[in-house]
Amino acid sequence: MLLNENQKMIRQMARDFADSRLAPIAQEIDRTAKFPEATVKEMGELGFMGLAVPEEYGGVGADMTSYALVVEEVSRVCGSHGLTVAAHNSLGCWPIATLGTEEQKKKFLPVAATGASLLSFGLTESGAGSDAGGTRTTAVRDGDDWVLNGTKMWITNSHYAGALIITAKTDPEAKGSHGISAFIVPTDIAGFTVEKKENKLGLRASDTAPLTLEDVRVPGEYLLGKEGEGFKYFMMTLDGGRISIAAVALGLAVGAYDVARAYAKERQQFGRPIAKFQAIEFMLADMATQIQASRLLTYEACRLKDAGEDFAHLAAMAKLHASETAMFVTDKAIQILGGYGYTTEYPVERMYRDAKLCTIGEGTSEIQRLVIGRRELMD
Ligand code: COS
Repeated sequence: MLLNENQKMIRQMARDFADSRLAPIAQEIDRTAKFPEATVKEMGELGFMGLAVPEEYGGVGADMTSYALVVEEVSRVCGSHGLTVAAHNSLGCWPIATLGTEEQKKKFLPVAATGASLLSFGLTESGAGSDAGGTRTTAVRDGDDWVLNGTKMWITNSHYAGALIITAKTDPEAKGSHGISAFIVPTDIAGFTVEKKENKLGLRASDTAPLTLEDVRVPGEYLLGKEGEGFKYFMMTLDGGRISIAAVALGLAVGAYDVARAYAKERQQFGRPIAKFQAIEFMLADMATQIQASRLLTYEACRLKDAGEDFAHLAAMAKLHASETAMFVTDKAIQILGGYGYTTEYPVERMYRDAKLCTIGEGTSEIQRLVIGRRELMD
C-alpha cells in the first residue's frame, strides 16, 4: 500500500511504541483485566489520543489513514490498547469535532486530545443493540435544561471518561429511530453512575461498563447538533467507527500471523521445520491473502473518507472482512502452534479471544451484511 512520508512516520512511531512499551505488558493486563492507565497516558503524550481532534483544539488532526495505521499497529501487539484508542477517537472525539459548537469543542476537545480524560459513546441499551433505534433512555426539557433518565450497556472507556455522548429519546411520540437526540454528558454530573466493569472473554484490559442516568440534568448547550437528529449522528459516527474496528481486527490478524509464521519456520517435526509441510504453508498463504484483502478494504475506506466521499458501504465491508479474517487467522495461528498456541505462553490465544469482539461491536457481522446488502440492492 502506498503511504506518504507522514503516514510512514506515524506508523513507525506506533510500531516502535507497541513493540517497546506494550509487548512487555500485554499478556499481564489481559490476565489481570486491569486498564493500563500509565501506557494510555503515554499514548496521549505521543498524540494518539488526539488523532481525531483538529490541531486548533490541541490534537493532531490526522487523516483517517494515519489514524487507522496507529490503531492497527497498537492492536497488532495489544487489542485492549487498540480499542481504547479507537473508541476514544472515533466514537468520542469525532462527533464533537464534527458536530459540536465552538463552545463544545473548546470545552471538551483539548483535554481529550491529551488523553488525560477520555471521551466515550453511549448508544447501546439492553433493548437497543442491533436495533439502535430502540433507545429507551429519555431526555425531557425542563426550562433551559434537559433531564435524562435511562441505562446504557457495554460502554467503552466509561470509567476513564470526562464526558460521554449519549442518545436519548426527546420526542416520545416519534416512531422508531426518529425523535432521538444526542447529548454531551459530563461524567461528574449528579445522578450519573458508571457501574462495575464487565468481565469479558477478550479485550480484557479495555474498560467496558454499564451506565445509569437518574435525573441527570444537563444544560441546553450540551445538546449535540440538532434536536431529533441523534440517530443519524450516531449512524454517521458508527460509519467511521467501523473503520476503527476493521483496523483493530487487522492488527490482531497481523499480530497472530507474525507469531505463527515465525513459529512455523522454527518448529521442527519429522526432521524439518513445519513450514516446509504444504499443510502449514497453505495455511500461511490463506492467512496472508485474507489479511491483504482486509488491508486493501480498510485503507480504501480511509481514502474515501479523507476524500469526503461516501464511504459507509466500504467501511461496512472492511469491518466485516477484517473481523471475519481476524477470527480465521487467529484460529489458524493457534492450530499452527498446536498445544503451545492453546496456552498463555504465546499471545495467539489472547488475540483469538480479542478478535471475537470485532465481529460484534459497532455492528455485528450480520448488521454489516445488512448495510452492504441494502446498498447493493439500491437502484
Ligand atoms: N448515515 C446517516 N444517516 C443514516 C445512516 C448513516 N450511515 N444510516 C441510516 N441513516 C438514516 C436513514 O437515512 C434514515 O433517515 P430518514 O428517517 O430521514 O429516512 C434513518 O437514519 C433511519 O434509517 P434506517 O431506516 O435505515 O434505520 P433502521 O432502524 O432500519 O436501522 C441499521 C438501520 C440496522 C443499519 C442500524 O440500526 C444499525 O446500524 N444498527 C447497528 C447499530 C450498532 O452498530 N450498534 C452497536 C453500537 S456499538 S458502539
